[in-house]
Amino acid sequence: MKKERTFLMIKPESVERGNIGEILGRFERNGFRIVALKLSKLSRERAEKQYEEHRGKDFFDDLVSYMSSAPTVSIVMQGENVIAAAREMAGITDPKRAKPGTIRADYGIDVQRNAIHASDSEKSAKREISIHFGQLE
Ligand code: IDP
Ligand code: MG
Repeated sequence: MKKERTFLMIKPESVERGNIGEILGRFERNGFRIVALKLSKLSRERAEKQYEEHRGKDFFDDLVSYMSSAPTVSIVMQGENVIAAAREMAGITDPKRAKPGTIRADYGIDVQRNAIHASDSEKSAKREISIHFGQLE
C-alpha cells in the first residue's frame, strides 16, 4: 500500500446543488485526508490546462466553458492508494452508466455534469495539483 496524493474537483453543478459536504464526507469516512482545499471560479485558461488532453475533441469547448462558468472546489486528497480509490469512488464518466453508490451515479446529472473530477494517474495527479495549487508542502 502506497501513500499518495490525488487531485479532485467538485464540479459547478455539485457546488450549486449543495453537495460539497456529502462528497467530501465520503472521502473522510473512507480514511482519506484533505491536505488542500479551495473554492474558486476557474479562469478559462486554467480550465483549458486542466483538460489539455481533450483539446480538439468535440466536447472540449463546451467542457471548458462549463468548468469556468461557476465556482468549483479544488482538493488535494491524501491516503493509501487514493488515486485508484478516488476513481473507483467517482465511478465511470457517464453517471447513468456508473455503478450504483458511486459519486457520479448518486450526484451526477449527465456526462458533462458528472459531479467530480479525479486524477487518473500519479502523473496526472502531480500535474493537476500544480495547476491548481502550485508547489505544495
Ligand atoms: P473522466 O472524467 O471520467 O476521466 P474523461 O474522458 O477524461 O472522463 O473526460 C473528462 C471530462 O469531460 C468528463 O468528466 C466530462 O465532464 C467531460 N466529457 C467526457 N466525455 C464527454 C462527452 O462525450 N460529452 C460531454 N462531456 C464529456
Ligand atoms: Mg479523464
